[in-house]
Amino acid sequence: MTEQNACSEMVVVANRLPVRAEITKAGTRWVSSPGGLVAAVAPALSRMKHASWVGWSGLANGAVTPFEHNGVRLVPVRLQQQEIERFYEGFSNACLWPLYHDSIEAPGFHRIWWDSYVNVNRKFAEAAAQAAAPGATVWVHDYQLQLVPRMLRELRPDLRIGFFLHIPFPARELFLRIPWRRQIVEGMLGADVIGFQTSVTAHNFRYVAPRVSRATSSGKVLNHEGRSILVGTFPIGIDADRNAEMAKSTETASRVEEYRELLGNPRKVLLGVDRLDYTKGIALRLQAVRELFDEGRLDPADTAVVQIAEPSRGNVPGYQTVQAEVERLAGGINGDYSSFGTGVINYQHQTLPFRDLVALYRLADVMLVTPFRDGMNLVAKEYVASRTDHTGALVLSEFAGAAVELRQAILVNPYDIEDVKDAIETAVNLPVPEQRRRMIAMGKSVHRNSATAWAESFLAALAQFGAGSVVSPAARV
Ligand code: GDG
Repeated sequence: MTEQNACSEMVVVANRLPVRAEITKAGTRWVSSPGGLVAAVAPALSRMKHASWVGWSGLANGAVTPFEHNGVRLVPVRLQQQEIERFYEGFSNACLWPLYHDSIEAPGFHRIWWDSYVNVNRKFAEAAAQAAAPGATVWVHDYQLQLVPRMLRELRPDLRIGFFLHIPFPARELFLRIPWRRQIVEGMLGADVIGFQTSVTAHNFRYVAPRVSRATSSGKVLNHEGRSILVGTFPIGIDADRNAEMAKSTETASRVEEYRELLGNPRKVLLGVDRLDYTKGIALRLQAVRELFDEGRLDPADTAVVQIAEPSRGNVPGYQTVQAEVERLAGGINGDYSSFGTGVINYQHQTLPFRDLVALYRLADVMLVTPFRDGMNLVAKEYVASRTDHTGALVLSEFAGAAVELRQAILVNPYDIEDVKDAIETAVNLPVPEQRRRMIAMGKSVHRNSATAWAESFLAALAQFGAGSVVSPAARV
């Protein structure tokens, strides 16, 4: 460890850096990249001094020299092409991702993927060990890096280590299928605090941990190898104030009018914003809309549906299939129901600037958030924060973590297409006073449980359950 490296009191470790490379003729430029994790952690981090972020740049064999971006020191971890295929596309996204989302796609259990997962987790742990100052706090994120807490503790027992899982932790019957379940649980138990989005998923972990490792449980605390580990619920939030300010700006207002014009001044606008992922239920909602048109319950002549589907994980099994399905449905609806020049379905397989998303949130009378399973879903919260006049209706899957807080949404079972259709119809026809009643209640919750509040509560728990702390019964929150 060099003096120059060991500088940070606070180190975030996540699979991706909060930037992506834009390669132009003039060279490589780093631009902020969207995504749930970045959107939630970045505001909290930007307020801290001497913070580092350890992560992969997104490029095979990318540069490894640390650099500054928005006041945070970024420490790239280099991944080889084969590691991208086995660790990232393989074990992380074709085994853990589908399994943790209730096995929507069949997970692959391949030993060469697992070996790569172990090796890459070690690289991240070593990079974090180098970046952290003595006694520093290290916050490890998500399913790609579940082994890092234990590896890091072995390298640097002086650190406070937190781990947060952004996606669901599955029911025991699913988790117990993983051939390396013990190593994963022990990896996570290297942390002082393990955080989950919902109490149900935290409970899932508390249940399996003592069954696959030597941990013992006592309420929300697990004891393992002489240490106490808090297993808590920390529902992630958004920077709602920034969102609301952007929504109220005159620039956004004119963008809203541009979009309305481009869509042919429809009476109702329905919106979906998702990474193009099979967990998000995009095809299901298009099918529901199609059936509502077919049955004459929704009028295609005065309705516009906008679906932003951010490109994602194109090389992972299942993603091309869902893309083809979404595009088939969007094309089919447009073929049957669009008038010349304006499409009923406006499908964008693109990443939009966040300002444009906010304009769309403002424009949309109905927001469709229908994942089959989702850790939280920040889009639902961003929609609510953008509705500063308290109108609009949110159709929200019961199986998104956000449904725990946003009880005034129109909740649906995404496996029940008739339920989804009824909910869309209700949302389209929701009287304005009822829209306001629901949106005001949801707005309060989204502003109260902000990204900053989330980060602060996690870090406060971590400060309390620091390395080697002996836990008194009173501290068992
Ligand atoms: C994971 C968990 C959990 C989307 N399209 C564009 C764009 N986005 C932004 C949204 C939002 C974020 O990406 C998506 O966040 P979600 O929470 O909806 O979903 P995941 O990416 O799957 O995130 C999830 C989250 O982690 C945090 O813990 O909530 O359950 O799966 O912020 O606005 N941003 C821009 N252009 C786009 O086209 N600029």
